[in-house]
Order: sequence, then C-alpha cells, then structure tokens
Amino acid sequence: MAHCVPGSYSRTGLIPCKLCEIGTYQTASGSTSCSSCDEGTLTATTGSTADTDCKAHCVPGSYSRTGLVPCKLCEIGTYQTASGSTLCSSCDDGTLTATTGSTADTDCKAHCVAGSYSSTGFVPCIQCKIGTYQESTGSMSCTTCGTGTLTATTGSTSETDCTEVTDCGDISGTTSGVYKIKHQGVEEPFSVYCDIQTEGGGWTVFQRRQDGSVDFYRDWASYETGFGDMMGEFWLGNHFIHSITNQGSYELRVNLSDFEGNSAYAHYNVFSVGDASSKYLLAVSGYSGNAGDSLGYLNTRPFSTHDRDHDGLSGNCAVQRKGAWWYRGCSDSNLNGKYHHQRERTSGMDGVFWYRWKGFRYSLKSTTMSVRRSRLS
Ligand SMILES: [Ca+2]
Repeated sequence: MAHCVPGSYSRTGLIPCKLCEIGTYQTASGSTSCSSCDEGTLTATTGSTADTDCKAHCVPGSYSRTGLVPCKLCEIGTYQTASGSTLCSSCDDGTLTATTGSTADTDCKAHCVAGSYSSTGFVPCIQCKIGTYQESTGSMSCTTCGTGTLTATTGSTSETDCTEVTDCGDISGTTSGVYKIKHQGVEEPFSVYCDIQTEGGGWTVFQRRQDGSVDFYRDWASYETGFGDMMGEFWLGNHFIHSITNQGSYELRVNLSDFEGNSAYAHYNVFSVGDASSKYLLAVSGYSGNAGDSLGYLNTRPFSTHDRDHDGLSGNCAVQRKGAWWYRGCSDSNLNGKYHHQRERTSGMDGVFWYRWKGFRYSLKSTTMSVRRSRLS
C-alpha cells in the first residue's frame, strides 16, 4: 500500500489519505497527522507541504487573494475592518477614504466640492478665498487668480471667475456692500464699500458720515491707512484713495443730506489724490450738481491733519476746524469735521459742512464721497 504523500495523512499513514487542513502542513510522506501552523499564521490552502506555507493574516485595512501575507493595502475608496480578508469594502457613493489602508467605514468621507478644499480633500472643507478658485472636487488647495484679477466671492469654481476688480466699477454684484478689490501699488486685495445704486452705480465709497459713531479727529497715520466701519462711518485711507485714482481718470461724487430731509450732490469730472510724497495732493475740477462747488477752491492743495499742517494759514486749519482735509486757508468744505447732532448744529465752524449748500455753520446729517472711473468719452 502506498504511503500518504507530503501534505496529506491518514490514520495508518497509508492511502486512502486526507489533505492537511488549512492551518496545518506535513513535510513527510507516510504521516498519520499534520503539523499546526504557529499561532497567528495559516496556510492558504489545504494540502500544504511546508511550514513556510504558514503565513500571517492580512491585517485590517489590507487584503490578498488568500487573506494571508503578502497583502495589499485597501485602495482609496475602500476599507476593511477584519483581518485575513480577501477583499476590501467599497465606500458609499459620493464618499471616499483619504488614504489607502483604511480600516473603518467612518474613514469614508464626502469630497470637498469644487470651490472648496481641505488638508485631506475631504470634509470638513474650507471655501476658496477671494482671489482663488478650485474647479475639481476633493482638492487640497485652491488656485490663485492671475495678477491683477480676483474672484468676486469666496468659493469660486472656475478660473473664469477671476476678473479684473480694480475698483467698484468692476464688481459684477447687484447689491451695494463691501467687496474686495486689488491693483498695482497695493500688495494685497483690500475691502471697499461699493455703491451699486447711485447714478448708474460702480462707485467706490471712500468716506461716509451718518451718525457720529466714529471719531474723525485723527492724526496723519490714521488718515493714511483709514479707519472706521465700512458699513457705517469710515475714511478708506489716503493711501488707498490714491492707489485707486492713480489707475486712470476718475470722477468724484459727493452726496450730502441735512436734518430736514433734504439732500444734494456735487459731481466733479476730474478727481485724484496724489501719493504720500505729494502729501496726498487733491486734484479736482469739472463741477456739476445742486450742492454748489465747495471743493474746487481746494484744487492742488495737500492734505492736512492736526499733526501735519500743510495748509496756507499761519495757524493750523485742521486744529481750528477739528478735522482733516485739503485745507488752503482754510476751506469752504470739511466733511471730516466734528459730527454735530441736530440740536447742536448751530455751533461754530468745526462741523461737517459744505458752505455752498448750507453755509459754514450747518453741520450736515450725512455725507458720502465716492469715486468712479471716468465715463466721459
Ligand atoms: Ca498752517
């Protein structure tokens, strides 16, 4: 009678024989039993003939055809919770794992949609910042718009959202509010208030008074960089007013209102503010409107604050008038003067005044100053 061959056994060691079970092996012929694999290892098949057939299980997050080493990591989009597996489970639709070798279904997460990103490309995601966009899902970053262009909003999904936004005239929105613009002379995009409603829209507002909530009696540095609340009272900053109006031909609109419910405006076809070395020199001409021209007199005057006296007076206009303006000797307007509430409005010449409309001693209720790229042909 023939002996059992290696990998098989019988009670007598002679045929008929059985194959060694999975997890056992037999190197010799004529055997009456098989040897067990070391703990934690198994053979892949029955009938194993060598202890080297005893192999470790695939750990969770991995698999092989036999469930034993060598194993492959579960692909992205799949996971495996068990050890010794021959396959990995797929994530639900619309979700993926962030890495290979995932061990739990909770590793399956939704992708960041276009216009957003995260460090892994999966939720939770962050909207692309203004000035960047992302066209793909599952992204780990957003792409920066080309030089001189910006997206109008966060979460942009296309490079075509990057447009030139050099002032509020480039804003495609239909609602007045705070937008970001960007242009030469200013490194980073900066916020401006855009007036989309008034006289055709496209106005970049650089000054607003309305309730006295913000102190306008400030120094040179404050007027240079700006202050206040863009949704309320503010001065955009001479540095920014210069950088906007330095881009081309700009016009100015001054809107005024009094405490009796009347309003008036002054429009100037030409308006610019020079750079710091010019002391933010005013260039203004071409008046039209119904408020009267109370700015033309100040054409070619540098800006003055209480701590930088560039006026044409032996004294200090900014101190006398409690404001900051392009004083000559001194001025027939001062929209940055001290805010007076209605009951106080007949005080001295330190108020928010526009002489040609309401005289020196009427401190106005509200004002705005806005610029727009010249629309003259
Ligand atoms: Ca002086």
